[in-house]
Amino acid sequence: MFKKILIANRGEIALRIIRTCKEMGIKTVAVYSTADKESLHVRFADEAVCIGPPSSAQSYLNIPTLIAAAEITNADAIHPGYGFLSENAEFSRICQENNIKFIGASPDMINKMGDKASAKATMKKAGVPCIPGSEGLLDSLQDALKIAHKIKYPVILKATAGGGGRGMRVAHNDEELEKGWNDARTEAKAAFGNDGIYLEKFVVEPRHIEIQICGDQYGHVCHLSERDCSIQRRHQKLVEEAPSPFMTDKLREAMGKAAIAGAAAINYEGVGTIEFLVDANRDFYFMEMNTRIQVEHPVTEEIINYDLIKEQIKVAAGVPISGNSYYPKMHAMECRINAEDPKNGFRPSPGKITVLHIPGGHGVRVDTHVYAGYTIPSNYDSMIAKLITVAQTREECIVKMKRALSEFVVEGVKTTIPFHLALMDNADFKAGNFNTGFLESSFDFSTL
Ligand code: MV4
Repeated sequence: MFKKILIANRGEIALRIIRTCKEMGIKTVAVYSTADKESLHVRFADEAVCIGPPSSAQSYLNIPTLIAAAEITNADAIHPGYGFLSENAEFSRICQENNIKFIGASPDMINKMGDKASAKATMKKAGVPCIPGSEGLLDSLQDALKIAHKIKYPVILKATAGGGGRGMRVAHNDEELEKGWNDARTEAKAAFGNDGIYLEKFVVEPRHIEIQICGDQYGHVCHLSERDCSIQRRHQKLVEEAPSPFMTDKLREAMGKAAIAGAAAINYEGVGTIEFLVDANRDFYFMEMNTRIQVEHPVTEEIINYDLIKEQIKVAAGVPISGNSYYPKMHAMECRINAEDPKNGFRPSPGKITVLHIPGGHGVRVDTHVYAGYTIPSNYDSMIAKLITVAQTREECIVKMKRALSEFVVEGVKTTIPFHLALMDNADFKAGNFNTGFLESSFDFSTL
């Protein structure tokens, strides 16, 4: 087992990783930018190294500095958390070259899954259901038109380097496809320096349901059931839950089997997530694979009573996994508490938290790095806490969430708490009647 892990991240996830390391008897090294000097991850780690000024590029994304910090502290592994360098193939490779175990995917795996068209081809070959469309990248507008006529409109153009919705265009006819082709390429080139585009049939009002998987170094892969992440706004997830209210035993078995087949085909090692679009007929299609621990991992932990970070560290150290699949025993839900103003287009609201009360009690978990008097820097993402509730049923889980949200007091900055309170009272949400278009098309933000 590792003796000392450097956590190349900040905020709640840095703290989350430190907590598991402590329980495993592993020493921890925190790294921090000057903006995070007063952060809890710095205080809770055994050692801490300042890695630069506030800007992410000069601190949490600075590879040479992170490697130097690991060397001077004698860390034998680096945990990248989510975001930042967690899916950076170069960082994974440089860790490897410096004999530091990167607790994440190999450079090869990150490259394979980071390019969406290549990820799709790989999954298709492994027998995972994929959305009909182009075989790999399009080479011209004519190519796109020909395929669109064959599979019928509506279609969607996607940037192969994309993710998060950038470089994506929907087309309902030839004219829109021509415009979309030009716009998607320009946007992809500017955003990723890569204008490779592929085409798919557009799935109307899909749900976003993802399967958590875990693979060891000996070719064993298990799945840990699903999370429903359909409650999103502008490709930012706001609420995640497990199990999905749309799930059936039959669908879970099929999706779990597909996810395991996909991960096993690439000899996947570590924790990962296979994202699927699920249509109204419960047909499901591979969308993307994430090769990192995700923000929403706690809902899975809570429904099967399993420490995903511990498992991630264990498989990275070469411990074999046991078991094949896990059946949800509970219902869990996570609300992302962001320092944003939901009444004003979710505009970021950094600043000092003057008053803070964190909810607790039975079935309530709060993963956070903030405290009263903490100043939220404007340099990083605005998530300040994850409020997770767990109960026997979805109904009880929502009741508990409302209770916990009503106890949550954050003064000094605006937060997404009023949005979550309104959502928990929304009839369609309560009925499990939602898809990825729900917030943008059916939810009334004006009543917040
Ligand atoms: C789609 C789709 C419909 N049909 N692909 C959005 C981000 C990227 N990961 C893929 N996305 C989508 N791909 C086809 N063929 C709809 C979306 C989509 C979406 C997916 C998941 C969660 C939220 C979303 C919001 C808008 C569009």
